[in-house]
Amino acid sequence: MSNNKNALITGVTGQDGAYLSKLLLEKGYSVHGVLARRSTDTLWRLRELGIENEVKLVDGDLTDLSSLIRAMEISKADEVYNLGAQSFVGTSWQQPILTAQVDGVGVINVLEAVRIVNPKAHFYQASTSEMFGLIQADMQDETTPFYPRSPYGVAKLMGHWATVNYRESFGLHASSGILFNHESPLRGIEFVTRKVTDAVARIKLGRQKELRLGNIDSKRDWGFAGDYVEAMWLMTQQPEADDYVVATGLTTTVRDMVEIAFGHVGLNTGDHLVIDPQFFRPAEVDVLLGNPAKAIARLGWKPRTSLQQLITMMVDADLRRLQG
Ligand code: NAP
Ligand code: F7E
Repeated sequence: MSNNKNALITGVTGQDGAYLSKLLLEKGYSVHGVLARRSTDTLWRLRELGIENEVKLVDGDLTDLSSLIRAMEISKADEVYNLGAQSFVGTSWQQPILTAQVDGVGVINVLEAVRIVNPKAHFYQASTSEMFGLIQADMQDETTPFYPRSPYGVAKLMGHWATVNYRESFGLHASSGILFNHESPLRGIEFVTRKVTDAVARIKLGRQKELRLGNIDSKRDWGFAGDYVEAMWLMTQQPEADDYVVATGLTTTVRDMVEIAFGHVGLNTGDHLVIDPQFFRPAEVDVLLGNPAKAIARLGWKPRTSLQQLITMMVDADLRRLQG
């Protein structure tokens, strides 16, 4: 049933865009999504969630302010979720300027569109634990200083501070969610969890022999994307906009995550894993561990999915996909 609220989502075809669309549709929102021009079909995630025909698509791009103004006018958005980004850290060294334009300047474009068309709209910015980079505290929270380690982290920091600045300068209800890594069966294949679960499924089915990875000693605080989009929505519902860390409070090495995936299908990691220097990064974020206490206390949010549940869910989904 309709709740008479309109939402606009950039990055609607991405992992989080798909889960957030589903959540908002279930809550009765009319959902518009900004669709960037591509020569290939990017709607597979919305299709997998069965909402391809329910999300209304508006052509646009984060680097094109006029298209974002049009999207604001067409959607009559009360809530704007800026999830669009060049989100792969590895690529950000190959395309640093594009990453800065989309993930940094692009945020200012969306904030300007909100300010010009409907400054009362509530705004959510998809910020990231990559801003902590070379960590300045063992457990990172909203007070931890930032030290980004990639062009992606640098660009996202611009977007984060632009969000804070528009809140303080123009009184926009603009919140920044500092989300730690979150994964799902809809994760892009280039990210390490999905690369692993897809490979493990292929190896189990005899279609692949090796899994080639880079630095397996790095540690991440991994949660489930389906849980994390709830935190985004909760932030936009608060009387005051603010910044929140969203994380599980647990950290695990890539190596142990890989063990979970192989273990789930009864295979031995050592028989298949190959370390390949091409997947090492020019500068690494060695460890991330978030403290979600503020989100738990103020938003009433909590992570509901363990890493074991998450990785086994992803392996099972990849097995199903490969078996048709
Ligand atoms: P994703 O799957 O890579 O999705 C990115 C989305 O951005 C896609 O819909 C993509 O469209 C769109 N996009 C890229 N360039 C664009 C442009 N120039 N104009 C308009 N749209 C553009 O990312 P995700 O995992 O869902 O993450 C969502 C957001 O959260 C991103 O901003 C990401 O940086 C941030 N974040 C993610 C994580 C995480 O662990 N997943 C953690 C912290 C923050 P196409 O499909 O057409 O390419
Ligand atoms: O790498 C290591 C890699 O690419 C995780 C994005 O959603 O989360 C994500 O960024 C770790 C790194 O995610 C491979 O070096 C080893 O230490 O899955 P990832 P990420 O870089 O943490 C943050 C929060 C975001 O905001 C980003 O948008 O795994 N690793 N071997 C590898 N990583 C990849 N991708 N491929 C490998 O072969």
